[in-house]
Amino acid sequence: MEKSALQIARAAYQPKLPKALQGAVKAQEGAATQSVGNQEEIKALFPNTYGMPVVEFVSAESENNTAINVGIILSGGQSPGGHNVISGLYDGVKSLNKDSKLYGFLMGPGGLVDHKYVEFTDELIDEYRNTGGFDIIGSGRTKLEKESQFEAGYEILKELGIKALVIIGGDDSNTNACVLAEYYAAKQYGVQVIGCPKTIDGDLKNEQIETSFGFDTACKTYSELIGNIQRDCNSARKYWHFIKLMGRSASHIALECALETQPNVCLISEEIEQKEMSLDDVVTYIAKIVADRAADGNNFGTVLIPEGLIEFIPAIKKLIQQLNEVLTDPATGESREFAGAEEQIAFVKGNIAPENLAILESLPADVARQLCLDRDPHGNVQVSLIETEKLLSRMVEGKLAAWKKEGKYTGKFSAQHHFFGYEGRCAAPSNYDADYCYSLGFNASRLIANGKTGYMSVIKNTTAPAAEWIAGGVPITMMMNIERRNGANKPVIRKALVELDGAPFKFFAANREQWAKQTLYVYPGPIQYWGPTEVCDQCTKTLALEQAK
Ligand code: FBP
Repeated sequence: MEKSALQIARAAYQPKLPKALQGAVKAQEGAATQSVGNQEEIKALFPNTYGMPVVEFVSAESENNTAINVGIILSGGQSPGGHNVISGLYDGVKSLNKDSKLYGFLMGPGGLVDHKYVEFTDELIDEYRNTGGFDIIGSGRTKLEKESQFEAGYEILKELGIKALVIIGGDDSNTNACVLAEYYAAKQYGVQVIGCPKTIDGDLKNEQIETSFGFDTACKTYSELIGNIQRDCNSARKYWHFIKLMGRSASHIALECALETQPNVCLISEEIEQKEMSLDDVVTYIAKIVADRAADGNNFGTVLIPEGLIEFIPAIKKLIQQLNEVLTDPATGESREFAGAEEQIAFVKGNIAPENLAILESLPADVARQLCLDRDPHGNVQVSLIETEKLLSRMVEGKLAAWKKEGKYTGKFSAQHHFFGYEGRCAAPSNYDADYCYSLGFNASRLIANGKTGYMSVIKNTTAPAAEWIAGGVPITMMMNIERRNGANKPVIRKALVELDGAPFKFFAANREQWAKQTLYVYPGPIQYWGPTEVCDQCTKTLALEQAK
């Protein structure tokens, strides 16, 4: 494969490890843990993996260095740093014993079930060190949840002598990792399962997990692009740019990008839900800022829109909840089958409550259609396919036209649209993500060597220099509660939404009026890998503000 000059130079970068992982380690165990909610139900569902202690690795004289075969899976959306988790794990198992082997299952969890795999070698790993993407083995969204899949997976694990499986994924995939860990433990198959917190969305975090990997690089990439647009916007002074940002549910990406670039408007879905705003309220909020700026002669600006917005507008949220229920077959718990889109839409319309039908019919046809149709394998609406940025700008334009007639607005409004998501998911990892991911992978090898299963690999204290990072593991059951998904109550990892009383949102809320009225754009520029620490080695503003409290 031909490589760019940057790739060649970057391949030589040696990611940093926490001091504790630089030599032999032993596991220091804390007290027994509890799940974040529904303790009795979660305990009953996970009798073998519930209540285990949080683990921290500390230096030791020697450690278990038996050769071990390990498997790894990349699950769900791409996120910068996945290749470094794999290289960290590879180096980790080899440093324990050079006869250890690492296998990668191809194209996501489906590779385990279908027995498609590759054995990693030095050459293969070296080709991908510090690169973005998941292309070393590919990723997929197959949901690993049925006994038949667990058994099919076990067949190949047995055949390859694999004693531990590392699943790199978001909240859904790590929930399934936990179910798999419990299943293999109950069956006494002798296969450990370890999770790894991945997602650009940043919503797999809690008291124990500071951030999911890839969030840092993705947000820095989008912020670079937003900064470039803002400079263009401030140069030509004739467009309003409506920029939708990925983040299927939580608004962490939009918030972080706002903190980095100081746009005129940034919507935060969690706030819109809390204030019970309607779609019209949201449109009025944006239109007022456009009109205020126009009054100062500024017919330009930027609006950041979180991808998941539509699901947080209370009336639409209720509609989606009912759509999810009616689209699930109660007998099987699976999605209902339809002959085609028209049949599916007609079924939906005939089976939802009148107030939900009214909301559905009030939406533009393309949005209504998207809400009724495809779900991803985890039952989520595919919000990346809904063009919220166009919907909002169209509605703002309509509102401004009405105000113009009433003499309340005299400006000019011309909109441009952007959607930043896929542009950032495979970016070459920032130094933060390169180090963080390599440490997560290396750390997973120590969790395995210490016999752990049903744990997530965690690295903490990451706003400090890497040497001071803390390495360990957290039982996945600790992050779980029961939630309603696709018409059924399920044990799931609790998703971390933007906290409206958290430091990042408070900082944003304290400054947004000023950013709206004045033009105070910040232009972060591209990610830098070499140079001054304050340019190259900074974590996200979100993490810095959260950890400062
Ligand atoms: P994960 O939760 O699997 O990490 O994926 C998140 C995400 O990047 C969302 O931001 C986005 O809505 C979605 O994936 C897009 O999915 P797809 O890659 O299947 O189009």
